[in-house]
Amino acid sequence: MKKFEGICAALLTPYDCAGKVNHKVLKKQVRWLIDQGIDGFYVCGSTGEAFLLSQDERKAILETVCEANNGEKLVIAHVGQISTEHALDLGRHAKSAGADAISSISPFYYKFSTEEIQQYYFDLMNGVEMPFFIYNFPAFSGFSLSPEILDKMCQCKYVAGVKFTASDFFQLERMKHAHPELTIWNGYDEMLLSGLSAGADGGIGSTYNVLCPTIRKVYDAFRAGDSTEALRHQHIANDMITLICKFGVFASIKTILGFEGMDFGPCRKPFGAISEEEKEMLKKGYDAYLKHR
Ligand code: MN9
Repeated sequence: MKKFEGICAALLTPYDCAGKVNHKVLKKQVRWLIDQGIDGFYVCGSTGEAFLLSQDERKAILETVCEANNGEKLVIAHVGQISTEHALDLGRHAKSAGADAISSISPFYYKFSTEEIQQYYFDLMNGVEMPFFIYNFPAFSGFSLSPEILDKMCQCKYVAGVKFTASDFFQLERMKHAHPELTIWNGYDEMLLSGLSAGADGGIGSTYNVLCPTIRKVYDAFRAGDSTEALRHQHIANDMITLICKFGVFASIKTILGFEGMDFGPCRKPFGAISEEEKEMLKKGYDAYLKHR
């Protein structure tokens, strides 16, 4: 059984010039990341433009990732939807497609009550019956998973952990301390070392798509007990992440992957496109990063 820990890339969705999902580029990206030392993949999450994709597109993307991965690394399928029924449909598909775990953001937009959100999670976990990671991302979802709510959720045996995309490391520490058997994934890449220091078991991130070798060093140095070395590499990563955040995270990462010979196309509208000037700045920054890393 694979261990739920390490560095996982939150995969982006590549499109061809007609705007259709480009499965060839997706496969190439998966193999490229495996060669770079990635531990796993988070599929169709925020970074993968989950809510700009159809149900069928999400299923097809997961199938392609599982096929390219060939059972080698972790595959976590994000199956979150506003509707329990749609999430269940994606969850059952993920299980049959061979994912190692599923994960979901809390249902959003309608400001569901905490009870409704908990019920959504219980229905999903008990309906699919496989390891589950609660995706906690209060800045986007409007719902913040507290240590107390996590305690309640842990009544369900399928809770395998939390994808913690927040910067309240006190909360993270409390969750891990109360549930040492759970896997806590740090969600903000620029704060990976902070999350690891508070007890996280690994990280899931968008920028790991282009910064894997550096992030690997942050993680490995921390695990080896060398925080100074880990911080040195976090600084190198953060110089790049600062630039990536300037022009739109996903479009910037796609642009950089273009420099590596993988044409991801733009993000789906209403996401905006990267200008030529921004592209040049990303190229300069990425070249400097490659020399430096
Ligand atoms: O998957 C990502 N979250 C979002 C996690 O994109 C919403 C992060 O990797 C961030 O993109 C990254 C930059 O802020 O930390």
